[in-house]
Amino acid sequence: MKNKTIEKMEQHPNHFKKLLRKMWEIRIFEETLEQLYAKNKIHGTFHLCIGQEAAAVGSIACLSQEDWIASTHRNHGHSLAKGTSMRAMFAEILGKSTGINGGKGGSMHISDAKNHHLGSNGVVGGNFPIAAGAALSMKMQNKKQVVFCFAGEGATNEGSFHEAMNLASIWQLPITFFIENNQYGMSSAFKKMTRLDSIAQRGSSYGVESFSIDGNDLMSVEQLSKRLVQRMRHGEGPFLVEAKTYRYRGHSKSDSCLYRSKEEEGRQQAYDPIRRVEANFIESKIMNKMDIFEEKQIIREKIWQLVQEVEGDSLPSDQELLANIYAK
Ligand SMILES: Cc1ncc(C[n+]2csc(CCOP(=O)(O)OP(=O)(O)O)c2C)c(N)n1
Repeated sequence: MKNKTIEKMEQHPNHFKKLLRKMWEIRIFEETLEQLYAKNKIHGTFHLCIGQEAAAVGSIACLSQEDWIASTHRNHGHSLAKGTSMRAMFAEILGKSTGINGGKGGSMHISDAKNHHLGSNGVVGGNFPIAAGAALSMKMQNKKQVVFCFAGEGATNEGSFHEAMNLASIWQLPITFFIENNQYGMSSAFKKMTRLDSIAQRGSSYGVESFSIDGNDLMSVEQLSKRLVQRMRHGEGPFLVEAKTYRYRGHSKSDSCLYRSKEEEGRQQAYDPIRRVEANFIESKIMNKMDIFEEKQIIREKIWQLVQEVEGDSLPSDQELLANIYAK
């Protein structure tokens, strides 16, 4: 008997191809950043979401362009999934004037008002009140738009998380706090930083309906997110989601992961969110191994072309560097 995931993919092959393509784009975008960094072309650090792509793609696929997201220092997946231009992101990270923020913010400050992306945030937990404020604004204006606030499990130890959850709960705001539990906050293992088994348990203190799911399973992420978006559009909310996942790379570029074993990292490869969808595609004959290889190759080539183009862009002028620093 076929499993439900395969059946669903066979019914909607183009939809799932679109989602898989987005996951490939995110991964290849980040692998390209690693290569550029190794060539000393990127100044400053960045935080990769390699291994966490299903959480970003499965959830944001359920939002409209008008819905809002708020992201973190680990924002590339969320930003690309929400529709931020890859070119403008490369340019930003390479410090070019054509960057999404004129090349002055870098990886940790990608924001994109046009695509209703409230911004990434280098302050852990800094996005919870911003996102709750956006949800309050939607509610006060009787708008149907909803907010997804992304954060890591470490951020739920910050006071801002608890304050935002409480306010969102008493005001019944259309917001989902989407927590990607990638098992580590820098070098601190989740299990050492809380005595709870799941971040979802935190919702009960605030009367917030909460869920814990396999964040590396694209289908589970999408199905739950779709339900929550529908419910929020009908006046329900807030919600808390723990999406269990794993970050394959170090916390940032300066981290060589000495706090965890190679065996653990190896075991986690079996749950790679991208390889799981590829395996489903092969089983359901939506794509074969060669199709997958070729499609990824095409994306890789396009991305390198883009990088070459961006490398030719100019750096911000002295005047541009000083623009938009102070409010007028
Ligand atoms: C308020 C604040 N405290 C500490 C830091 C340093 N810091 C940056 S990322 C990070 C860990 C965050 O862990 P988590 O929220 O689980 O997100 P992840 O990095 O796993 O995606 C810390 C402590 C910071 N940027 N801001």
